[in-house]
Amino acid sequence: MSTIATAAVNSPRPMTNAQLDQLSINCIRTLSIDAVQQAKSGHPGTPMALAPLVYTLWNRVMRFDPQDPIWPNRDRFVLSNGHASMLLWSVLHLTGTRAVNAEYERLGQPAVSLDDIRHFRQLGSKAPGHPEYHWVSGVEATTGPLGQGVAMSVGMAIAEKWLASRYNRPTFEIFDYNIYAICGDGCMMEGVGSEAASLAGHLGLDNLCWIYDNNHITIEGNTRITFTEDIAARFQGYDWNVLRVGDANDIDNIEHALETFRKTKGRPTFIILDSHIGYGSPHKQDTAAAHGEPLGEEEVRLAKRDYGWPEDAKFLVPDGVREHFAAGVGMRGAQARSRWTELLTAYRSNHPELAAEIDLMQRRELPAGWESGLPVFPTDSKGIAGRDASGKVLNVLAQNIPWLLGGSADLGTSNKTTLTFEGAGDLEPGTPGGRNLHFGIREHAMAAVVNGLSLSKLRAFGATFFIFSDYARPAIRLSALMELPTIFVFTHDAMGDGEDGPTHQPVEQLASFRAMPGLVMLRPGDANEVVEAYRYVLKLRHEPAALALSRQPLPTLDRNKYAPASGVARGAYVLGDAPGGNPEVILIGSGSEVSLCVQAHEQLLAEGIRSRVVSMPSWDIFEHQTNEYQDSVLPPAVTARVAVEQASTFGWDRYVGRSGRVIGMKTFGASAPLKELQRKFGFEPERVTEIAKELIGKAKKS
Ligand SMILES: Cc1ncc(C[n+]2csc(CCOP(=O)(O)OP(=O)(O)O)c2C)c(N)n1
Ligand SMILES: [Mg+2]
Repeated sequence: MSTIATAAVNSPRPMTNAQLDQLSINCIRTLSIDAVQQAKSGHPGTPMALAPLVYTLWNRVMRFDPQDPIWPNRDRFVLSNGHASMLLWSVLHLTGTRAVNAEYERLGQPAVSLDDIRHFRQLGSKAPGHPEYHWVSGVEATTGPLGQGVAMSVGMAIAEKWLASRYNRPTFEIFDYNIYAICGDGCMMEGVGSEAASLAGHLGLDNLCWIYDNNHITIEGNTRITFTEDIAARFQGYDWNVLRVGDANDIDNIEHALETFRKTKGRPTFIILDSHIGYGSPHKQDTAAAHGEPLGEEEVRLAKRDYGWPEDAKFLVPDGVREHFAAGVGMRGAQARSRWTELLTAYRSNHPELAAEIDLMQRRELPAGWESGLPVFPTDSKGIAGRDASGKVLNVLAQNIPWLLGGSADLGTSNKTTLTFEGAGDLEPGTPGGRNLHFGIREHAMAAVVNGLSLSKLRAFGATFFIFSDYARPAIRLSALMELPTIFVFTHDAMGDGEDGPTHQPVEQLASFRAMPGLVMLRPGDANEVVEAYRYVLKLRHEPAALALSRQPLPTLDRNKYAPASGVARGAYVLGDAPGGNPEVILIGSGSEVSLCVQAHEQLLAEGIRSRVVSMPSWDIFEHQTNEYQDSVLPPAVTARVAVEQASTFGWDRYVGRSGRVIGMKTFGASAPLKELQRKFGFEPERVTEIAKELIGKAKKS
């Protein structure tokens, strides 16, 4: 093999296809080695081992047009072992994949230039440490936290099935793409990978292929110290089609396995690929040392010698390699895309309404009339639970927006997220076009699947109790990092599930989501705020949102007396004020504590105290308002401020200041009826008025 490659690099003679294959594979390897060496950090071993796989997949199998990396019917490639990112940078570079921007416009420049690769892992380079969606074109998903990529690939596969079910028509196969994910031991050990695999097997996603890099190595050494299960049996148990390729350098066998995948119906495919991490490095192959550090100058030379590569060449792309990719994936992708574009043109005249939906969806836009029929809830002192209002709103929105879909992690009846209108249907193996997903008790995979659906341009939501957001957090964080407009519906937002006790009562979740960059956290205060929260969230195109909704009924405020709920769109707004303004105390609440603050406010007004009540459903939105607006809601001169929230007090000092007070949680909750908990933890109007008066007194003295 080495001699062929040597001949190929040095030979002026026309090369055979086999020589070009090997040259291309070794080019991926050496670019990876050089980039890691130059950066003095990174992961060379897995790219060295998996170059033949990635080469085969891209150049022989995948339908991907480097000229248009967002063509909707392209095959998807997810590098779940994201530390091997040099595989992706190499192949995006060698295929000449073009860049696109956040508005989905195609730019002239390459997605990843050779210069980017030279600056691997450096600030501004399009070859960062791990694959980053939205930063590098051609990256289908941000990966690096192990297990996330494979879990998202399940969402992508569900999305493809859904799209095919809704949009394909006789003679119009608009969507028929496949999803390939590469993963290592880490992805197989992480729970989220198992959750997702179980769901994929249940759904029989035969458009999904995972290729497992079975190298027996993780950071601490050989997997015999931690990971000795029978993984083939495990995936057979999940009802996947399990294949094995015993030699990661055998590209014909790899191609054959991928062909078997494409012929397999009714089940996802799992290919176990036996490989040697650090392949070709005489001292590091098959050792953990090849995983996450540069090989070292001398070892780089030795590995290049083994590949028959010029030992002194750095970042070498020999003549013929780019052309070989152009003749493979380039040609195949261009032809497939042009056939598809023609098909879509014909589809446009035969099915104009469906085509228009595809166009809107691809740009993350909403159909005309998407807001029509949204409820207006009448004043009602008994009111309605946040979750019930949410259920009504979701059902209206889902009827207006055909590609809005989602579900719950087995709590649909409690979360009230079930879509009940005629034709909504369940997404199950035989009915891939259903709008109700059943994630099972798999919160982590649910959030990752929601990401995968969103990466496929569907508008997706996932739901569970707010407390169990902790089980989904790593995937929600990726939503924010990827700038995806996903929606997380969290009910049972505070102590409303009283008797369930502290295991079910969120305390620190609000503060922690407020700390997550990019995520819009909302906790609406009554049913009309729920409507406005959704109205705001649906318009987001590049940010995820999380809704914290009450389990118990909340009074529906009289909007003739109090300010309209449209104030939600500004994050916080003055709900009620002292006559003529000029308040001496400000009460701030969110969610169930808004009506509590309103009660306290009324009492204070009755006592002649100039009180203002502010509803603050979203810090994140409020932070984006002008200083003038923020000061108009919270005038700096008014230092007597009380914030009330059934959650950790952490962070509220930014709004109440040093002279203010927060009525919140400093401990976990307890198991008791809600009323008793409200008394125990001080969420009662009398306590609010008492503290308000105390603060006014202090403010007057100072
Ligand atoms: C959730 C998570 N935990 C830990 C890490 C740190 N980490 C990066 S790679 C790695 C070892 C991965 O082993 P494997 O998947 O077998 O990859 P290989 O070394 O074989 O390429 C670990 C623990 C991570 N990236 N994500
Ligand atoms: Mg491994």
